[in-house]
Amino acid sequence: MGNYDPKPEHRFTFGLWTVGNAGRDPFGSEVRPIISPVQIVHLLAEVGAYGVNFHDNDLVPITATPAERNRIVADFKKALADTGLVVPMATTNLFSDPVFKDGAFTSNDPKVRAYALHKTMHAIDLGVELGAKVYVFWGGREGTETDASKSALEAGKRFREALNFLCDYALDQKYDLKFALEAKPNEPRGNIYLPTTGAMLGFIATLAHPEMVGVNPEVAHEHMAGLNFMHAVAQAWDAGKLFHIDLNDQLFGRYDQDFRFGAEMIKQAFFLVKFLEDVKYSGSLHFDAHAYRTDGPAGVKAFARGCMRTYLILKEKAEKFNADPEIQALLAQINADDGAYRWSTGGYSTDKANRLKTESFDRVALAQRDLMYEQLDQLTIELLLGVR
Ligand code: GCO
Ligand code: MN
Ligand code: MN
Repeated sequence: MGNYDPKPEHRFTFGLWTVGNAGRDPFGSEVRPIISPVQIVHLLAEVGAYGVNFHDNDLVPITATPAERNRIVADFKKALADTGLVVPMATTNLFSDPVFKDGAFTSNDPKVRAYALHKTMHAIDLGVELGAKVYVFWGGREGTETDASKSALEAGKRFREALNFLCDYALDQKYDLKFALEAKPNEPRGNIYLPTTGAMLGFIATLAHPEMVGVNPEVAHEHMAGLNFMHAVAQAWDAGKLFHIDLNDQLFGRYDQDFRFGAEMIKQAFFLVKFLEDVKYSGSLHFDAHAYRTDGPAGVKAFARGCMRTYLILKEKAEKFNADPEIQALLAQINADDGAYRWSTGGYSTDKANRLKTESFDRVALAQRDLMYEQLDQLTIELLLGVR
């Protein structure tokens, strides 16, 4: 058995809102005591996390006076210094306050849009002050229930204008900061704009500073849409846009359950961890999840430890997969290449095109190849089940 204790080099982070989640849901109130940001930092240090992330109002209440803000920030900085925890990411709460009931950057009200920029610039300042290098944008209220209310085209333009403004603000301030956009198909709005990571990647290409902007894909959000999360992550990685990641779990098609990482779809979680480790992703491994509402403070620690432990177990499984002689022999056989068509690869030429067009292929023979994916998948399952 390996050692599954989290260490700083694993870059495991949690949000204040994750282990601080007191279990309130649309049908019931808190079931756990509310714990302060300072207490959360100490809790995270105790379970072995590397960092802590926050929305502006997780740390500083929206009603705080400047003096209160300074005291809260000083206390928080002291907790960070006492524990050695860092703040790799920060974000803005643009969804809780009633002012954002019809969106922030995409609201129909120009005053609300201006307030959203004001609030985000202050929140960026706070994040940078505490050391954040990645700034996440999750547009929880950027959407509609009825499309009679808002033009989807206009909303996209407003969102672009806001992000362009904020990129320029960060550049103007000479902040060392990258933006990461987080997609979600719905909840709390009936429909949220730019509902998937793929949609976000397309949108980023239309921005004024696309090099500053990447994505923060979340397992639960792609699963809500019934999508293969690892494929979305691979596309983001290929585009050089995997700036951050929100790890959690849930079954397809449910509401946003934000369960402990690996709690539901172990095989998907395995291929995700294997992907991140194989490509040597070096950003934060952030757990955007919370403990079951049934559990108390001990359950919160078990939840946080469980997220990290499962990641490390799956990392070890990925190493085993990569070293397993039978699995690797099958993969070598599946990917075998006698070089007969190497001449056709590596880009277009007129000669290649002409030669390919006149080439005769034995279509029936090609189709007869047995791919042995059943054996390969069963070996993978047995490895995951611990009998290999
Ligand atoms: C959610 C989201 C949020 C964001 C967070 C940071 O569905 O509630 O995942 O937790 O990740 O607001 O942007
Ligand atoms: Mn979520
Ligand atoms: Mn998230």
